[in-house]
Amino acid sequence: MAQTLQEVAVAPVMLRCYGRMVPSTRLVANVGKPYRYPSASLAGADWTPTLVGVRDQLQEVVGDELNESLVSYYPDGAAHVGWHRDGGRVQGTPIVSVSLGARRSFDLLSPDGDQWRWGLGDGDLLVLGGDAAGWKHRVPRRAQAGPRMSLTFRVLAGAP
Ligand SMILES: O=C(O)CCC(=O)C(=O)O
Repeated sequence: MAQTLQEVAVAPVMLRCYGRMVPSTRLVANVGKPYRYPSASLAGADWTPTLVGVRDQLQEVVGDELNESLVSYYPDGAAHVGWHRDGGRVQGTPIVSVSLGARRSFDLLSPDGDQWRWGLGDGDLLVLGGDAAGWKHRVPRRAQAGPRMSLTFRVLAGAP
């Protein structure tokens, strides 16, 4: 986690919330292809040695060429991400995520209303494949939590 924080510049992203633009509580940095939120677009920084190392190992597991990585840093329990679906350019490919640092809950919601919760701890790997890659998910707020980071890798289609 410390190594990645030295290599990329994480910052809040502006999100539309009930008609207002507010800064995200988690700090993010995007690497590789640009990543589009409904209310913002993040240019892709250059791949760093650490992220290339993780990416290459994950590519062996999933068999897809991962061309984007979103680094999300949650300094404390107040940092969270609410229910959302991932950017529209993920098409039938898995979303692969590695967690580092403090354990946090990760919730997944199917269109039928089924909900799952996992605790993601240091070194845990989460692969959302098939339909689940398009389902809503969140990392809920907690009263207390130590610093956590997730490295989320995707296969984004389209230019650039
Ligand atoms: O931090 C996580 O594990 C989830 C991140 C996430 O939901 C996202 O970047 O879309």
